[in-house]
Amino acid sequence: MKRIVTIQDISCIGKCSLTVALPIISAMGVETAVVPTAVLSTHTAFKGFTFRDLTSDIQPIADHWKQEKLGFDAIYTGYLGSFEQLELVSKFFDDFKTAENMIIVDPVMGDFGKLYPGFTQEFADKMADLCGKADIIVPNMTEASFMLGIEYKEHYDEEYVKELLKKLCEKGAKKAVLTGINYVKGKIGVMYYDSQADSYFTYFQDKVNASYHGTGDVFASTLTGALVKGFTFEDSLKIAVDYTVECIKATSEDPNSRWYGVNFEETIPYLVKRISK
Ligand code: PXL
Repeated sequence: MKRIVTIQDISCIGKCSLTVALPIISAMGVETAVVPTAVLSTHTAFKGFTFRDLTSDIQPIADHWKQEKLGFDAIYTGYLGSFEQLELVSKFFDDFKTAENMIIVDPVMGDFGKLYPGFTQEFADKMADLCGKADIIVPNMTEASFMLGIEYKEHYDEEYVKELLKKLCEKGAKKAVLTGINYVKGKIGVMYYDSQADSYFTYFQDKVNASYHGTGDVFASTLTGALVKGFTFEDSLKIAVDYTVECIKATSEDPNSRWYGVNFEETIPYLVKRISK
C-alpha cells in the first residue's frame, strides 16, 4: 500500500486540514501518516479558538521515523502556523525526499484577497521559499498573489493566470496548479503549468453559487491521493475538481448543512467509485 505523510494542523471542529486529509486519503486506499503541527478547538474562522502549538514535536517525530527507516510516496503539507514550522518542514523535505517520491505544498494562507488571521506578507514570502522546494504547489489566486508580492485581482483573463503560474514555477516548484480560477463566465476550475514540459492544462466545472471553508483542503488531499494512486496529472486534477464540486453541491443542497465546512463525508462513496473505474 502506498503511504502519504501529511503535515498540517488538527482543527478539532471545522472540517479542514487533518480532519479532511485523513479520511479522504484513507478512503482512496492510501495509508495516511500525519504530523499534527497544532491543535485548535476550531479553525480560525470561528471566534475565540484555542491553539496549542506542536512545533517542538515535529523534529523528534522525524528523527524517530528516520531511525525506523520509514519513507513516503508523497509528502503533502497544508496549513502551517509559524516561521519555525516552515523551517522544520523544509528540513523534513531534505530528510525524506527521494528520487521517487513527490512533495506537494498547499500554501494555505488566505482566500478572497485576504490572508487568514495571523498571517503576514513576510510569512507569504517565506512560504514562497518552501514552495520552491516542492514538486507540486496548489495555491489559490490570493495565495499566489501574496507569494509573488503582487496585487490581488478579482477580474483577470487566461493570459494573466498563465503568467502567474510561470512566475510561481520560476521560484522553484516543478508544477503549479492555480485553484478557484473563474475567468470563464459561470465556470470555476483550475489551471496547471508543468514547467519542464512548458505546457498548460485547464479544467472547469459549472460554478455553484456557494463557497465554503476547507474546499482547498478537499481538493489538495484528493489530488495527492489520486497522484499517488498512479493517475495521470490531468486525470488527478479532474478527479479532485469533480469531487470538490460534488462536496460543494451536497453542502449547498442541504438545508441543515454546517456553515463552517463542506459535506465531504456523504460524498466519499462518489470518490471511491470514481477512482475504482
Ligand atoms: O482550510 C484551511 C485551514 C486549515 N487550518 C486552519 C484554518 C484553515 C482556514 O481557515 O483556519 C487552522
